[in-house]
Amino acid sequence: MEVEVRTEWLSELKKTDPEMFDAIKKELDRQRTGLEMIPSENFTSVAVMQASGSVLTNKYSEGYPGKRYYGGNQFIDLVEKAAIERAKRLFGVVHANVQPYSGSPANMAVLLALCKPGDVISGLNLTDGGHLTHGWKTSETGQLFESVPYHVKPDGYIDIDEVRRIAMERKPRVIWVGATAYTREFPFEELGKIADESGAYLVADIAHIAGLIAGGAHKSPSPYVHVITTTTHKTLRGPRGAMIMVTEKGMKKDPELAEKIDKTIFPGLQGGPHDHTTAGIAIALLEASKPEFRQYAQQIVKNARALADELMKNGIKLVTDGTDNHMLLVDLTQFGKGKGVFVQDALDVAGITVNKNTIPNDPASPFYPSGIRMGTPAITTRGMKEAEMRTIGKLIAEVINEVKGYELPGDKEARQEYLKKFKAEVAENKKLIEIRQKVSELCSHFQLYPDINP
Ligand code: DSN
Repeated sequence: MEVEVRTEWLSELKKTDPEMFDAIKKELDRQRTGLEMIPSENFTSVAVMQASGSVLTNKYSEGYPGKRYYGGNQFIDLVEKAAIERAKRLFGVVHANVQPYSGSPANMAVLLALCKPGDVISGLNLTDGGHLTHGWKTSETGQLFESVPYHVKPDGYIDIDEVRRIAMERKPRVIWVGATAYTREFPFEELGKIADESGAYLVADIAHIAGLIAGGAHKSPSPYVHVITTTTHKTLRGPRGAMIMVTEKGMKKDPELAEKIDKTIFPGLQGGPHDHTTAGIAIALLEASKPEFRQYAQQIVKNARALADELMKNGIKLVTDGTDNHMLLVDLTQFGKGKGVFVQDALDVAGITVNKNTIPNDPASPFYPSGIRMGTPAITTRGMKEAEMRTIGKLIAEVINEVKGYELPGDKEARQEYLKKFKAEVAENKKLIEIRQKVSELCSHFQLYPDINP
């Protein structure tokens, strides 16, 4: 990855606000010296960061290219038009809106554009790996609309028969396909047929796998679905933002679909777009169209598979016994229920950042789930390959074995005390500190932003 020296920018920050400078410097050190394995995170290029930190942050530009409310938008129009055209080309769609502030408002905008309050919607259940905004009860999407979720089967794969049953009996206006914790290829084609039979709109939320699709490492949903939403900062490796895209199939179903979505984003839900983010998205889309990105996307999946194999070899169980994408979902129930919190914290001490997660049919609660979610996008950006995955897999298995004996008390007050004691113990745990040193050593061979020297 090519990088530029940015000491000037950082020295200005240091002078103006030493407190912020210090926090940013510490975060940079954390990212450099540890293994970032939250599957929804990544490291953008310096070019993306430069655009995100540029003068474009100074501008207001409500409206769309050529149709702005304020003056002075001739260059912003260039930026937004480029982002739109690049998104259309990369994902094979006929319309793209690049203004959503992030994934959750993008998903809400789609629902508001397609449904009336009270309409039935259906998405993968949250605790089966689905996303909050696909109709979970604590999200507005589950309160404004009648949510009838579908699930995964005991083997962890999406229950397509259940989707069909819900589609034919409950006639959802929107069916979501996409997830936040699902490790297998999405059945876009099968769900496309079901949506056609039942009359539903099929919306693919590809937030996690957008970069894999762009790089040819996952099937594209565009021939099968009507609408696609995505964040831009996960496998796509852009700045934090989102896009809504309409496919040819979507425009055939409703020729006004693109217009309805644009109007729902602005003026329906949002104000001025974040033009500095739009420029960062345009750059990420350009980067994702290059041959090197195809290699990157394939490597993410190869790395995830190598990591999965190593973990399983070391006795760690995975939901669906493997992965087709960038993500692994570790099932810790062989050691008891609600173990995710202990493993997440212990891995943190060891310098490996993951997140606790529910697993399908979790015997514990979403607050104290029985799984761990991890992924390879960020460590692949650093240049790590299968050999490093085998090392990391062994280290993760060692950490899990080190803390598998901790048991979460049933009583809520006792639980807090126990967790406090646990945290103090793992912070001093010799084995974890030793692993931390191995992790730092490994990271030192895969430099991150080497020319940024605060
Ligand atoms: N928070 C994102 C993730 O980690 O998957 C989804 O919103």
